[in-house]
Amino acid sequence: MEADQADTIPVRRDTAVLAGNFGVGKTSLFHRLTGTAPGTNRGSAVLRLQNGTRIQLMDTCDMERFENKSLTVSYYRDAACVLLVADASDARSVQSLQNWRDSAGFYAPRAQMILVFNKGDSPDADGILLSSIESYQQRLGCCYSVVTSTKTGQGIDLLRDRIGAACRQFRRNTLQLPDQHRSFQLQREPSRQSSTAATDDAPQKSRCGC
Ligand SMILES: Nc1nc2c(ncn2[C@@H]2O[C@H](COP(=O)(O)OP(=O)(O)O)[C@@H](O)[C@H]2O)c(=O)[nH]1
Ligand SMILES: [Mg+2]
Repeated sequence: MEADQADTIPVRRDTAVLAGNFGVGKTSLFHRLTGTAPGTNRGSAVLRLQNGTRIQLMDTCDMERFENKSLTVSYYRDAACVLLVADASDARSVQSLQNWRDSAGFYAPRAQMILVFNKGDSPDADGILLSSIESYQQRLGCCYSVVTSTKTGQGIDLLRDRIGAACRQFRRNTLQLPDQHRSFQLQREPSRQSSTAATDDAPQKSRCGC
């Protein structure tokens, strides 16, 4: 192959997706992370890492409001990284993370999970929740956990770095897989009704290897 031809081959970007209850701050994080202006959300934008790497970030565009928390296969398809977002001032949004995690694990079984407690600036932020973030991280099988605030910028740079690291890990894991395991395989869908699951003490196995 000619060198100039090789230069024009598009490199497939890794995709990261946001998941979590309505109102936890996913869209605000989407704008913060991508530098796009609020109100211009088309559901997908490029997140640039410091080293120049580009990652495609997807927002639900409020789908979660109308689809009974069930995001579609196409939303999760090919996701390298899922951001499980909760509101640090709303314990119910933290309880719901297990359902989001189950859906994400079903539709994107190889994706790396990152736990995000947003609204860290809120005067109502729950100190007990915040101090237990690592335990939630383990329980949900996430590689990383980050406390953020889209109001103050707390944790946003760290989160960007973590997304980059998670995508790199996804690539490493995928390269190690035999071919027949790389493609999406349909399994039984997890029950979305298991509201007690978030309190289950058994930690889920992290796929990150980090
Ligand atoms: N105090 C505080 N409010 C936030 C933060 N992030 C988002 N919000 C507010 O939470 C509400 C819901 O945010 P939005 O991004 O639309 O949530 P989404 O439904 O998950 O996309 C809005 O009023 C935001 O201004 C944050 O970090 N701190
Ligand atoms: Mg939104």
